[in-house]
Amino acid sequence: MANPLYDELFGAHSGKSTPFLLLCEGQTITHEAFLQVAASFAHMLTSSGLKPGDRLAAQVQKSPQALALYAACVQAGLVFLPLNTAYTVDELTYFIENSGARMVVCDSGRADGIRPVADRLEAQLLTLDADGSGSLAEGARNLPKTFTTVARDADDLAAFLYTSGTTGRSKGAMLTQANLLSNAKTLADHWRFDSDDVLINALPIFHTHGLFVATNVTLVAGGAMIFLPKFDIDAIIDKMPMATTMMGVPTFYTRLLDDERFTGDLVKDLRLFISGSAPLLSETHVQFERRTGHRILERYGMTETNMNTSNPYDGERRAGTVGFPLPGVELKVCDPKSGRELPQGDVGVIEVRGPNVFKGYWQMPEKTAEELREDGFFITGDLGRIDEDGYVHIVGRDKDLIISGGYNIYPKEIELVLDDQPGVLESAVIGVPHADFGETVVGVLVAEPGATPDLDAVAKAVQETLARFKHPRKLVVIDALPRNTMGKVQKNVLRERFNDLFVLT
Ligand code: MCA
Ligand code: AMP
Repeated sequence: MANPLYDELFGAHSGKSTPFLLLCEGQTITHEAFLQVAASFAHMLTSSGLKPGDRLAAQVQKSPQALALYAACVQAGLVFLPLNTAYTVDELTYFIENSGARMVVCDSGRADGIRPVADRLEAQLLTLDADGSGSLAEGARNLPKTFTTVARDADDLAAFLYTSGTTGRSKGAMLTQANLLSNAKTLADHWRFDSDDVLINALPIFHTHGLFVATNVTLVAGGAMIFLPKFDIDAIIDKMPMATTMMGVPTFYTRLLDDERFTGDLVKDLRLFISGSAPLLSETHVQFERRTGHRILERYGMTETNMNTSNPYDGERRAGTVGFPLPGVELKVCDPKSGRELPQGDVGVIEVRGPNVFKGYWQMPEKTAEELREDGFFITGDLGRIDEDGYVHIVGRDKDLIISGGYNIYPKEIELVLDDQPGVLESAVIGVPHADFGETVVGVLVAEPGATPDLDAVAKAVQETLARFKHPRKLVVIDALPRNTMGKVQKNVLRERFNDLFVLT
């Protein structure tokens, strides 16, 4: 029986002793060895009572076993819900509750904190540590190494990825088998991936970029990944000569350029560097070409849509643009108010439609209706224009979003915590330029009349509630927030005022 995503990504490699994961320490995991671990995990999950369509939330360190958990979920027809390892228990609680996850898999070091939540929400708890040990692997050890793949339709859900919103409430983006598979095939074809490719994957695998782009593309092509637990400049430089391609967020490329060991000679055997998740500065593009002779290929996507556009493989990779809509993806630039398509060259909100576009937000029909039109076009909230040659330029955002080192941060979520603190009347959270992360978070506070907020206590409250990457790197107190005549906070005025806080750090 068919399970298109499993069959094409994983099943196609059954029995092959070809290399799949090349680990930091020099060990190689073949496709078959990987599939055997995944199959034993699938047995463990189904024998724990999980049924097709059930959600499994995973907050685990990046490891071959963590990737096998993803494969196991696809094979058993479960909906995989990967979560950022930086999320606090507060944040996790929301995701587990909102998704109705029947099982949580976490690091054993976090199990004590998560168990009460899992118990309350009647989710089972298993552990999986960075070295692959834990109750999941333990339970799976003696289970069969083959598993009868559960049949799924192309339209069945394969994964949930939570994405925050302008209201501060995260929404579970429902991604189908067809969403993930169509995009992986299109990208592998567009970027010419094949079984000889060796991709450096130093990205986290709990987001679209590291999992559904880097990993799925490699799987579709039957290639291998140099699978690094995180971005570690020494490891990347060490492994570079073995690679043919690399994917990363702009911070990866600026960090590489800051290192003298990163030379044209080091990368002479690579064929392709791809960047996305945040804007790549034209300056980085130019410096990279000067240093290595390679033009970085920039592409543009979202959690809800996977990848939408890409610069060409053969044609001109134009700095400061995200290229053309991918084959099968329609893209238009519309008036934010009327939704009408604008003439070529005008700036408006980017809307996209195609097999890559998600099914909607889990149990949020109103939010879905606000962003996903009945005719299938998804309103991205990104502001862009299409130039005379058809290249798409992203010029800003119609949504209040900060992107720091490739991680998306919705200011509202932080403002809700800041507003709650003693002595704080109101707050505005903004993103300001940062040399390493592209943008970083600044919290602007207004004190209650006569009060002086204790900034250390405010910072501590944020630490207890939100993941580290969302923490304001600076808290400042001002007399009043600038507002327009409608009473809306003018964040652009604040951004201008605090623009230089971090540029040189
Ligand atoms: C780590 N920290 C961060 C970030 N990462 N703070 C803000 N923004 C971040 N991105 C914290 C650390 O916890 C640490 O805290 C301090 O900042 C400095 O850490 P450092 O060692 O410099 O960071 P790192 O561990 O080297 O990580 C930086 C990183 C990483 C390599 C850029 O953030 C990363 O891998 N980013 C990629 C994210 C990604 O995959 N995004 C794709 C999303 P302390 O002060 O405690 O030491 S998918 C997507 O966007 C769409 C769909 C798309 O188009 O792809
Ligand atoms: P998310 O879905 O939350 O991971 O982030 C998607 C957002 O990242 C998009 O809506 C864009 O704002 C931004 N993004 C992704 N790729 C690019 C890119 N190449 N250039 C500019 N912004 C990007």
